[in-house]
Amino acid sequence: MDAKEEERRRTLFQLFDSIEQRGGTLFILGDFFDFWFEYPGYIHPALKEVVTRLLQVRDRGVEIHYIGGNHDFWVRDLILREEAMYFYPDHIAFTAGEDAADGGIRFYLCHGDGLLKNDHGYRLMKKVLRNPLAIFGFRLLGPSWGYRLGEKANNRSRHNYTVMLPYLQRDADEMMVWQAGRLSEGYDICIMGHIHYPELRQEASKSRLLLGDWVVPNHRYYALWDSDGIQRIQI
Ligand SMILES: [Mn+2]
Repeated sequence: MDAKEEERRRTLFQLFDSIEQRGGTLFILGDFFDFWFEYPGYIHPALKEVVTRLLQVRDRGVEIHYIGGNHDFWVRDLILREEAMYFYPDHIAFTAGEDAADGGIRFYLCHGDGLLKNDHGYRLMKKVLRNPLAIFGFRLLGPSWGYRLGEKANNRSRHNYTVMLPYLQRDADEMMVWQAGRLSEGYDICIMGHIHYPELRQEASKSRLLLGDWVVPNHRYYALWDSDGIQRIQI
């Protein structure tokens, strides 16, 4: 494990500590793992520590809701095997604080992949990646080849962020417009990941958030909703 990954895990586990102390419900909006493919009875050695720590959060009373991302959709099988952990292939829509006089706050949470207008190629690939026959074939490769291929694909999709920043900003703007569509359907808070560009826009009582990522140090954010409303917190 390189020093950057060690630091990321230390920070993540500190965040998990604080979630356990606070209690509540944890929503993971996808791409929590760089790559995950499910092989029966197998967890990649490099990921074991993180899986163990995540299950510990659950054991300490925090219900976990996980939306599959484009890098970790297949974590579904692991999550579905576990108690008090829930998996969503696309999005979660729910109302919280229903006992409030105004009928509660309506949330729309999703990962956000395949939504950009120009992402035609990815939308096709998403169909392939989620196709039962393709999954069957990938499983036949076995974990050693499967993870080697997955990591190769990840390295190719990893860009130089300084070069990418203006494009990410443009994507973030487009996703803000998409999120505005959800708010106009009646949702109060829309949150997504995927775009690698943190953003928060609040108008009246409505909020739109992009969470950023854990690759670029100053992009790390999480959202916290409690009696004070929604907050975006930088780690
Ligand atoms: Mn993604």
